[in-house]
Amino acid sequence: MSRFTKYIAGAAILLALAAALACGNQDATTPAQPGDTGGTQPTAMAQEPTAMAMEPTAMMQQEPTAMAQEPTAMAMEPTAMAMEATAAPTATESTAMTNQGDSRLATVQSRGTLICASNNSLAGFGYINDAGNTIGFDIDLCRAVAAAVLGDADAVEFRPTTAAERGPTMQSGEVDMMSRNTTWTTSRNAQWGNFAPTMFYDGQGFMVPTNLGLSGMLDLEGAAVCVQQGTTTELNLQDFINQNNLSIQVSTFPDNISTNEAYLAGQCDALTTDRSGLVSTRAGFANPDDHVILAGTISEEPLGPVVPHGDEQWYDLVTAVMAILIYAEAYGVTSDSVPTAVTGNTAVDRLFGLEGAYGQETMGLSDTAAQDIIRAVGNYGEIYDRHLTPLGLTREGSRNALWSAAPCTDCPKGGQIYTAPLR
Ligand SMILES: N[C@@H](CCC(=O)N[C@@H](CS)C(=O)NCC(=O)O)C(=O)O
Repeated sequence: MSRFTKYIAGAAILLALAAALACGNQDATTPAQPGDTGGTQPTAMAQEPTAMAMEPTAMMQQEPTAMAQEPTAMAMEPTAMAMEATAAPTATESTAMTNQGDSRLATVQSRGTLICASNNSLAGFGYINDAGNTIGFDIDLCRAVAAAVLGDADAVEFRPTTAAERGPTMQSGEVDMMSRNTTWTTSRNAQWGNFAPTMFYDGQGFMVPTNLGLSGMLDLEGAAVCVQQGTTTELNLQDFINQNNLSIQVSTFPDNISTNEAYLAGQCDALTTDRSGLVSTRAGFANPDDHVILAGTISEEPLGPVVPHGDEQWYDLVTAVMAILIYAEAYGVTSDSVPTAVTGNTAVDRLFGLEGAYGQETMGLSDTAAQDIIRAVGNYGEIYDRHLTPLGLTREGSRNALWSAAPCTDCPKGGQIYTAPLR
């Protein structure tokens, strides 16, 4: 039983509203609270590019319900360990599976589509828009890989995957990759598939109704907290409780919708997930100001794509696509300034297959794959700005800035978006 005040008014209306909500609202345009970033970094920086970034590029130069009620039957007991454990592979006759002896690349190319496990309910990262298209920051990585290997960013079949379905889905081999707010952990890396470089650095936070007046995470003593099963969130919450000797009522739910509904209906005093997920969710609430994301994080959540185990060429290829997105931004090349003739800048020319190479042949990429990718989806910064900036996930000064986004060359502290040099 929570120590928090119970409210009941408006619960029925809120439930109806909540039914329309996913983890994030499809039309999420409400800015986040000032200072919200996915992974915060205390220093404000990044106005001027460093030497690397300046490398010339020749031509381009929820109605606060605040009511803490007893969890309903939908709430389940914490199942953290059980849900995080991986299930045995379940794929049977999936045509999507790599044929024996074939490389993943050959399978994708003969199929003509890339199969990508995705989220369809997290505004900004992966969701279905009003036109019925799957779009988002994570989604654009799938599109970039499709552009690289099929020459068509639209040749992607998305497989919506809940948190708990991720392990079995990856193990089955039924998808070619997964790009879906997924935290890179050692056990997942060993059991699910190989994680390519992190696309978004995050940490777990808590959202509470503003009128509870909480000033910090430790004020959650005695509270009821809603969390989704099959996530690192669930595991971290338990650690947080244990480490701080807190008495917290944990209620777990199978997906975003039920988790958010329970929070909005006042079954919990707090909702916990990755901070970016909280920002996205809050932006979709009818009255975002009625909810506040508490300061601080309780974990590290490096979110990135996963590829099935067992095909190093495919892993190297997806990793290279990430590098292309990131270095295109570092070199200042955008979707409308992709070079098609030698520029004289060796780094840019190598990236775009105009002179030199970075291993394309070994990876099975065409020399000019980067041209197709950047033209189709833009560079990392363009993807970020298209999907995450409108949510209020400020990039500047955050961990998700480019490594080179430092205020001066003598103080090289940019963000953490950094990857293998293309050479
Ligand atoms: N980053 C964490 C949490 C990821 C996660 O799945 N978050 C939830 C809440 S925002 C979600 O996306 N749920 C969608 C679903 O399962 O349908 C993890 O990898 O375990």
